[in-house]
Amino acid sequence: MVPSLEIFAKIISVWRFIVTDGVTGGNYFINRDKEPHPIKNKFYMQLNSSLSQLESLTLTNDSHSEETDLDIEPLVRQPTNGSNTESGFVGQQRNNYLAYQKSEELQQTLMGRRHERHLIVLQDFPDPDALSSAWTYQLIAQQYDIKCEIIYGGTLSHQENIALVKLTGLPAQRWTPPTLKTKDLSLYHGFVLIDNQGTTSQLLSAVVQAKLPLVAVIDHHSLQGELKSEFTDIRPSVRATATIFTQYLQTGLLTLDNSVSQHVKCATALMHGLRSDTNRLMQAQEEDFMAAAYLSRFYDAQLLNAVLQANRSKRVMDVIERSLKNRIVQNNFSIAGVGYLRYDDRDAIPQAADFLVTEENVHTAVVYGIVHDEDEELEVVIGSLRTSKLTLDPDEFIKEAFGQDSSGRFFGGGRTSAGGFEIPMGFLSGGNENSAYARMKWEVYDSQIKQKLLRLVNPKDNPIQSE
Ligand SMILES: [Mn+2]
Repeated sequence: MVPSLEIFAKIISVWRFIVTDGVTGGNYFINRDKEPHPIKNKFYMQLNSSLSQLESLTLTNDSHSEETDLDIEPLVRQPTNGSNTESGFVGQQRNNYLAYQKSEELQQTLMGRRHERHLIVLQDFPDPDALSSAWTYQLIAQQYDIKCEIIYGGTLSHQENIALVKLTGLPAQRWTPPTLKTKDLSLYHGFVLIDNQGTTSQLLSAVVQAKLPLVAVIDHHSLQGELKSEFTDIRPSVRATATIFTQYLQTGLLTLDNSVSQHVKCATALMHGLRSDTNRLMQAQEEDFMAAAYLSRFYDAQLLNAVLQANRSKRVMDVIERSLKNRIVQNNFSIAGVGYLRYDDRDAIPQAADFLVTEENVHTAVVYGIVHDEDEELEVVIGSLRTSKLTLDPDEFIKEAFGQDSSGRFFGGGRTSAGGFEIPMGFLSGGNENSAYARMKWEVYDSQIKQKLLRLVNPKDNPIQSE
């Protein structure tokens, strides 16, 4: 490297630090009310263009020192989504800026971990947003000769998720506890969390025990606690992790090519993820629409349609029926316990909640049941919340309602308009051959959950309230 360039890089990095801090107040652009200062904007736009030349130089230098086999393109500095007309660019600017910054950081992280093997750990019941984002990460990382395996501990339950994985060939693997025992985790150099922060994955304890370092966390759920990660991009203001990943694509972390079938399928998966986390784009914001617009160049509409056409199983329909029968509506909250259900039908719970929230005068629905895993003789209470009330924060609501376990871990959390909880039944698991016992157990859990929810729904009805 030319010495003068090195000095220049130092000056730029100090300069960038000052500018970044000034513009964002250390909080990036999560605070949507604050517009970045126009003069400073102009400032970092100029900065960006000089940086782009600089960094493509440093990248090239770095890569030919030991790498000649990796074909990594420098990041682009202008939006590639057709929005780079004057007004489109200004509107998107703060998001673009953050996306560029995060893409650069991620690229640095991946550069430093070339030729490694990583695990991408998803939530136990991964949704399209998680699956598509993980796949995108895998394709991005591949350019750095990093082999990623996408794993989840639970099951693919929703009919659309099963269809998505089958129809696109999405490379996700189910690692049940017996599978985990056959795996040598020392073969991996690190792990990545996508669309979750480890709180919804039973695989987390295994990777932590194996002392694998956390390489990256990319998520849009509210911050679930302190995480030590090499790269962190947690943006609770973004509606879908797929939007964050599409922004990475737009900045050039991976150049999609319409003639590569895997790229088309991955773009289709991202479009599905983005749509499903934004209630078919109805809750999408500008950046989600921009991401969808970009994906529209690559995705296969027919394939997406095939995924969406997947039908519900009879058992899922039965759970929805039970939720309708059992629901109680109070203060615009619809609450329904659905009793016992099989592990593979677990996704019937959020689907029932999706349906209950469509009732007139209902703004929030909570559906829960006892999910039974035959293989493991394990039972867990699983619940889903859906809300159309803008002022209700599902994350706060669930944490407030159910609190934490003895180790301080919350039983659930959420994101915009949706939340979930899982309460392990431990010692009380099983024994359901005795139907009277099974019924009694359900009644206890049902009453306890209702009590906890109704305390928040009707604050004055709470007999134990201290005020
Ligand atoms: Mn998501």
